[in-house]
Amino acid sequence: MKILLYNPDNGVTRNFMPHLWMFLLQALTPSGHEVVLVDGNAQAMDEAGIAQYVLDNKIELVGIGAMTRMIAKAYRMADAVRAVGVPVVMGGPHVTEMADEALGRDGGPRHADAVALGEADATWPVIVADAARGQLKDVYEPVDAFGQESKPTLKQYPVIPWQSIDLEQFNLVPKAVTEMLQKIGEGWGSFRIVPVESGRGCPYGCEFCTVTGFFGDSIRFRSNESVVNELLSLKARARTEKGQIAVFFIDDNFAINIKRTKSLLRDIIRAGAQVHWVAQISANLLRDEELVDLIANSGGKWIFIGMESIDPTNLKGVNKGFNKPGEYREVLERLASRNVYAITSFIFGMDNDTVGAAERTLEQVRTWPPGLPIFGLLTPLPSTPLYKRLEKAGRLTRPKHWQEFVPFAMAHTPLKMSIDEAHREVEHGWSESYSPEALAAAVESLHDQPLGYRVNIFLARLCFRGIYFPMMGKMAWVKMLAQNRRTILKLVREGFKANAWQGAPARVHATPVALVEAGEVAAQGAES
Ligand code: B12
Ligand code: SF4
Repeated sequence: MKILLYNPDNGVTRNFMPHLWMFLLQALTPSGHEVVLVDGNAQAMDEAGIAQYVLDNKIELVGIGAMTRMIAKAYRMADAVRAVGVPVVMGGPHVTEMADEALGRDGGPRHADAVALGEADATWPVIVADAARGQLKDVYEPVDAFGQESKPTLKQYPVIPWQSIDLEQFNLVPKAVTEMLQKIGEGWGSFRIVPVESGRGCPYGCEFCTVTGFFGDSIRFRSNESVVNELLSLKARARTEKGQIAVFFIDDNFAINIKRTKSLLRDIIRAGAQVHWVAQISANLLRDEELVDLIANSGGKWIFIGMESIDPTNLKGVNKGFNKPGEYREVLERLASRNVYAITSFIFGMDNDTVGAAERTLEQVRTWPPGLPIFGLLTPLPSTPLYKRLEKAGRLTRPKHWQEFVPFAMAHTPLKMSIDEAHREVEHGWSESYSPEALAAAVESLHDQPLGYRVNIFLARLCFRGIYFPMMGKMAWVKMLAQNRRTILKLVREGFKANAWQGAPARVHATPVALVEAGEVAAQGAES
């Protein structure tokens, strides 16, 4: 059977990294079947496009996975595939919570022939076998011999054949310059960010998050050896293609068991398996100096921290009281002193937020080492405790907000401000943090660091800017480059100076307030 696994885009921003589920299910597919992958973020496709693709490539089964915000597009694509007579199976967090919606059992149209609930590592081979026999069931649920919910232990994790997978669609280096950049240093002909998981589950149960409900509060880890081998295989691939690969450890909380994380990082160092990596770690787990040393020595470059709010009342309200805003600065300085920086995620529209929440947040951010602040709105995702609480209180204004995805738009009424005011807070955070002046200040705050660090923060800021200000078309790029020309010219000039690229000792950042970037803000439902 020829199977297509398709991941929809959200129609607004482009994802910088492919989704792990596609590679994982591809690796778990029984032999005798061919699996092709299409990520809508990398290969834009509409309904007519997918129908044509399915017919042209003689696809016999389509698997679609989606988060809530992509589900409307996912359903439209599924409808188009089913209209040409090819069955569709859907999986992922949204349909796990809303299986009746996908199967048309809630009074709406049916979009999927079958739905895979929860983690599909064990059910996927069964689904494929049933589809091959033309006997798909409506629902596939991971259960043990006694009918109890069962979760993969991750001890027998499949080998994802990174060395041979076609990753062409996920190269972040434009084709036009690939050949030239292959010749620079160890090679920059390609740059890919690859998702790797080392464990699943998070016991914290933050009110807005689906993770504790979906993956359960029992945490499971792969063996160190299997993670190390995966990193070695990625490194080998980067060498072969004269390019670069960075890893995103997609674990919800990469240091949830500090002892185990340290042991993994030590093994990575021992095996020489270091690659540049990003991971999500909650602030409370970054108090440990030895852990932070190991993060830096094993290749850790960016840590995603779900700070959510600087207001302890807000944090308590969403069951995230373990975040202590009083220690945010210290945590970030601990990282920055090892040249590890943070993606700091904030949520506005929480129950204790009032007008000015963004500026109050920014005032603090300006005293921190430079990082990548992101801002979002509190979003009631289906089946979360937050959704249930707001529904009960009659506060949902768009109870089925996913049916028409609108980026950065609230779906409920905040308590101490209006919906429009909450939207303005997010707008303020993004525009202040990613203005040309803010970008220049972030670069300047690293003036005593090797040029590479300044180029790094500048490029990372430009990429993150695209989350809120999508770069549609060439003119948007030209305008953005023109606005930032002073910083670009300065970096280019410095690039020609002797020793500009040489390393400098790590240091603690005391970023001068006047120089610091402005602004900040949040992503809804931020992990960790
Ligand atoms: C990595 C990640 C990201 C990455 C991007 C995704 C990527 N390229 O990998 C980044 C950091 C950019 C990101 C951003 C966001 N994310 Co995110 N992200 C994750 C994270 C941590 C890991 C995803 C992952 O790979 N998991 C491991 C794989 C193995 O699990 P899985 O994807 O669920 O797949 C399994 C099953 O679901 C099933 N399955 C999945 N698809 C399919 C399809 C078929 C056909 C079948 C049969 C089975 C199947 O089988 C798989 C194996 O068991 C998850 C949390 C989590 N632990 O999953 C959140 C999560 C997916 N994100 C979430 C959210 C809300 C967001 C944001 C909206 C908000 C934010 N924090 O900024 C943005 C939106 C981005 C966008 N493009 O619009 C939510 C989604 C909840 C929901 N109901 O939609 C999650 C669950 C976390 C949470 N807080 O609740 N995210
Ligand atoms: S937001 Fe992060 S810390 Fe909280 S439950 Fe979700 S994954 Fe765990």
